[in-house]
Amino acid sequence: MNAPTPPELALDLAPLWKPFTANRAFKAAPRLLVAAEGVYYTSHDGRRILDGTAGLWCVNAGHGRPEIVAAIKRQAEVLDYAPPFQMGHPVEFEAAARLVAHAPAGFSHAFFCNSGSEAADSALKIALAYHRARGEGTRQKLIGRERGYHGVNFGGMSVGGIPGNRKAFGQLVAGVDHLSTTHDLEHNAFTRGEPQWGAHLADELERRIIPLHDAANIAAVIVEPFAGSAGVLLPPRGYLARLREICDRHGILLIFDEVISGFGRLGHAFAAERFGVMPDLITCAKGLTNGSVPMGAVIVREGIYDTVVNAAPAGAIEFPHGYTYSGHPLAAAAAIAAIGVFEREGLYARVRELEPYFESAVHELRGKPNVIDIRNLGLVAAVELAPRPGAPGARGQEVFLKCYERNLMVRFTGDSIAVSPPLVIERGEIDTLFETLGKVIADVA
Ligand code: PXG
Repeated sequence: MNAPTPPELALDLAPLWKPFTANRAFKAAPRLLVAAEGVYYTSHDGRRILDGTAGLWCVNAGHGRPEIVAAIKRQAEVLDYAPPFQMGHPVEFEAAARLVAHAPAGFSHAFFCNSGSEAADSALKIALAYHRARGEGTRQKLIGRERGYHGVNFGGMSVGGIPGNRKAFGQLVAGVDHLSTTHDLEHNAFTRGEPQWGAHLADELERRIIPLHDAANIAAVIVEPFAGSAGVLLPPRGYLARLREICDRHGILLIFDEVISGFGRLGHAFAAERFGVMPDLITCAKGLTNGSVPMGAVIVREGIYDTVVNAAPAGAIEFPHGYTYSGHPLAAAAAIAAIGVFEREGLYARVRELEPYFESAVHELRGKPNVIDIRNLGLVAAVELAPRPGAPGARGQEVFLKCYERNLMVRFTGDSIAVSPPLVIERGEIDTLFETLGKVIADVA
């Protein structure tokens, strides 16, 4: 039997298996988006929905940017596809040059893929190949962090630390360990900006993990500069710098997964700049094309490409990894256009300008029923609600659904409500966003 169809759309909802979605509940009460412009979606029932999440953390310059649309159209007409293996096309080279120039100083090469998950797995493989090329092939272990999210492929899932994303899938990649989460409500609840407490949590790498596994067996540490999916968990002041120091002392590569934090979310092209800490590899996706065409990338620091490439015999494929759609012409054209928009419009500086206003607005929700934490940085914030006894996540989900009824899209992870609007949002829209969220939180009590 087919699921019911929204009356406004003659659609059979049954054949689609939706990702990360409660399929039965969704098909019983579907929420479909049919158009978007600027910071608003149009829903299938004709409402204008304020996009409080930049799609899924990706439409940083707002929806329907004419420059990006034109670039994609033009590219589709000129060259729809070219094989990336042993062949090339000009736009992928231009996109890599633009991306590397957009990245922090010292980053020299970009490897293209199609998503954040592929970027995470590509980065882990580059780290392994790099050590092997240097004659340190014993360095094979990978260190992630509790509550980390690095996508859904086997490498990223294995270093990831969200239990629900792992438990159904049995055998993961071996030789993985995890740092502790930095999230701590006892010390850091209601902090504005970077939490003060917790830099010492990075020391666990040197105190527990390195002695246990031996540095000579560890390839890389991968962390999100701030954890997005797990509910906006911010790095304590000094934490990332300490991780960097420890990795340096032990010859371990540091990977920042900037799939969410890249392209302006924290007021810089990459969070590495905001925190003044340079990793060895950066993964990105989402905002790279402003969400318009799937694309991911790994950007590597000077020396990594040369080490891997020069270790192979002349004429040999140096790194046997890649995807049919690596550097796809449409994605590459969209990335060039998106980076152009970010740079021309000074969107990252705009985030730094808006940040204090956004921070004040979200912290106004303190004191609403069940609010146990509010945290923010750049143009991202989370409001954490106390779980209902025996029903963790139920309150968060209800807030999400009621916000949508009131024409606002937010994200929920458990009982944390995450907000990450397009960087072009106006102050009045920030007011509307948090007024609506505040009313809903009070109603849902
Ligand atoms: N790394 C990070 C840090 C991410 O946030 C990925 C990798 C995977 O990217 P792809 O493109 O393969 O989805 C992500 C994705 C949420 C949510 O609920 C966040 C993501 C994906 C799905 C849901 O906030 N981020």
